[in-house]
Amino acid sequence: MKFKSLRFKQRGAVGVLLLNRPAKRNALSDAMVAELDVFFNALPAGVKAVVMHGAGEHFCAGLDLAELSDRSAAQGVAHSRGWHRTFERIQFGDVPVVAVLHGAVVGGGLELASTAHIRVAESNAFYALPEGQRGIFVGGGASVRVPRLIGAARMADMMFTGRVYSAEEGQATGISTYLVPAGKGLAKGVELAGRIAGNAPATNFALMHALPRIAELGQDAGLLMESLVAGIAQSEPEAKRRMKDFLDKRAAKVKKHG
Ligand code: 1HE
Repeated sequence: MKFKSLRFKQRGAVGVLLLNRPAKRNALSDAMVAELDVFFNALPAGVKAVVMHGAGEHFCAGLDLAELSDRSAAQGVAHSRGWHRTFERIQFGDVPVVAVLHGAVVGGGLELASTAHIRVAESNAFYALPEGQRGIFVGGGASVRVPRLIGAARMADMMFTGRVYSAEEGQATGISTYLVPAGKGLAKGVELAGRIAGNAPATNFALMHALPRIAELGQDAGLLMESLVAGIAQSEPEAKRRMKDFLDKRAAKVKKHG
């Protein structure tokens, strides 16, 4: 696949997608969002998990402010809805995504990061929503996805006051679930994606598509939905094979790793 603002490499079942506009701190231009849309709508054959990371010193500086021209209200709504479509496609797409975060993860960069299923942060990552200071509002899904990670109160604080969270604070508040030294994020992301790619497809599907919906339901409907998904997953031949492997002592035991 040939892109201008993205670069793609395949490592077995793991696809590694690089945001590749380092001179502009990987700011999300319309063209770059369009390329993300194309990529996540037609993943290369054999890719079962994607790692997304940024070229240069930062993951992503958010919306390309040079393109925020004289839009009317209606054009602004349409632009935001365009981001929503692409970002929904990442979150509810075909394969799990691991985002590797370093440097600035700000504005639309944090919105993009929050579409991923797992976030690995390097110790130099920092998070902000400068929309508050730029006189605008988030438009790429942050008001839906970020509160589900860190709570609406913390997100409001970030926007009201321009507060910047460090990598450690991001880890403590739930933006990331892995924190690694600077320069070690990609290796960790690829390792995790490789493990995810080896899961039964029904398990990954349930985690991507059922779990976030179940988590939004009331208890009655949630428990019923869980039972339906559990029943379907366990009836898959792949599940039966994996359980037999364990009982026949061919499968790995549960043990702690990184
Ligand atoms: C940009 C952008 C950008 C950098 N749009 N061009 N996002 C922001 O408000 C964040 C704005 N950016 C920054 O605060 C800083 O650039 C960083 C902390 C990310 C990086 O700092 P640094 O010192 O490494 O880089 P720099 O010198 O500030 O920027 C290098 C170049 O990238 C420079 O261009 P140049 O032509 O002068 O070399 C910058 O202008 C350019 N650049 N960030 C355009 N964001 C759907 S709603 C989402 C709404 C939002 O995301 S709003 C938040 C936007």
